[in-house]
Amino acid sequence: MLTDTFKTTKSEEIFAAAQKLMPGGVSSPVRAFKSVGGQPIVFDRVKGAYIWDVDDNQYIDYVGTWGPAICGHSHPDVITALREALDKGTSFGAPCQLENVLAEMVIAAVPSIEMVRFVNSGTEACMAVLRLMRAFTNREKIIKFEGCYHGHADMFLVKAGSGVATLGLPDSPGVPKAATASTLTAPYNDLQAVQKLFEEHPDQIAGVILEPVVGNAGFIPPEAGFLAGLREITREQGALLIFDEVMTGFRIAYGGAQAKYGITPDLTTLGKVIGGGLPVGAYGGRQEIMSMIAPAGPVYQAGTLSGNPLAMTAGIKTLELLRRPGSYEQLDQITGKLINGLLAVAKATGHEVCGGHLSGMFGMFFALGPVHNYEDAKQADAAKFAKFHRGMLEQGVYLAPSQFEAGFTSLAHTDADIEKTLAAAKVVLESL
Ligand code: HOZ
Repeated sequence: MLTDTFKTTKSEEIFAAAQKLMPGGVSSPVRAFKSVGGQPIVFDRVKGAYIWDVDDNQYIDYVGTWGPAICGHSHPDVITALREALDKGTSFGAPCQLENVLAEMVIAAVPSIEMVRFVNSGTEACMAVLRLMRAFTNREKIIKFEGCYHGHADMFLVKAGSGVATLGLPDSPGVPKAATASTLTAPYNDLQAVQKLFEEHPDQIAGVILEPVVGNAGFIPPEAGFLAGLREITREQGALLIFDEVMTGFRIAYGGAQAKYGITPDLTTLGKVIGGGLPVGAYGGRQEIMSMIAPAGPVYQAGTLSGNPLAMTAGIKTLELLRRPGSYEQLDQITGKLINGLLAVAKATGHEVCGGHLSGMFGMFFALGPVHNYEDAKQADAAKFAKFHRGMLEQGVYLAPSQFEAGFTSLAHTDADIEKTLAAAKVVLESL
């Protein structure tokens, strides 16, 4: 299957050196290719829908730096704005007007957000929101869902998705039992399990946090009534509902999953797209809750680089591009063509597959399906996915190196890219 031009000599050299310098040779686990095997590819540059590695192989990219590159990598408008911002300096550590601009855009777009605080990553946003929900309700327990990932803070490393699922780690050494004692879990898409937890722990649960569309256990959408049911239960129980929209925010709709499904949570976390490729996270919600954050209120959270002018600039430009008419229709059309094509090619070549998409987010499992939750996702054929991943790589298509990660398209992906991807998939799937 290996094409004549596919060489990875330099990637191998650099990664061998990296392994002596950094744990596993990487700065974040999933990119080490542990679950798909083979050497990870070391990248050199990105542009539009494409990435190039250090050996000069070109790939059609469906990772999009894990979501932020929704307008395509290095969009000229974002780069121009960044160059101008760079002339004014890289960090102020003090208020800047750009924060107001991005805050206004986020507040206007996301139904639940009346006030927002910028941080530097999705992990930070989720950590802060956890403290805030506990402070607001004066309760300690939280409910999260199996396979959902809310960053790597201690309290969330219970049956977590993303790298934790990819590496098959049940939990992490170093997390004290006390840190996770208040974290209750339920299967995704299971309202009865949530109801039962509230009955077992009356007046003790601060809130329910979830990815409204799961992307960190592979792509798993909510079943009809699930999000509305959570809204109803949390209201009845005096608990908060938190949507972790780090992946879905400005991705599946401009206003995120909450706009798409018409369910307004109490608090929302954001990241990825709002940073336009620079490190940004954010959390926001109703004014009465957000006013508890220091210095307006007593709940402490801070950050030297938070509200960084370069990150704000990239975020503003990205959202400006996204709010142009037709952006989400274009993402939906191109991603639908991709996933429907992949499912058709896989079925035609004799493989059991299931999958779907929402705007520019998609996923496919080697399973008969449907996949409702993490347990279902774990039944998918991971060994086959690993071979498929490697084959696609050798054919010039870069997919997320884990079956427990959603895929992402961008406004830069063209019909020709999709056709090339489907032709590659046919070659690979026929060989499996
Ligand atoms: N947690 C991110 C994906 N859901 C990043 C994974 C990585 O870069 O290793």
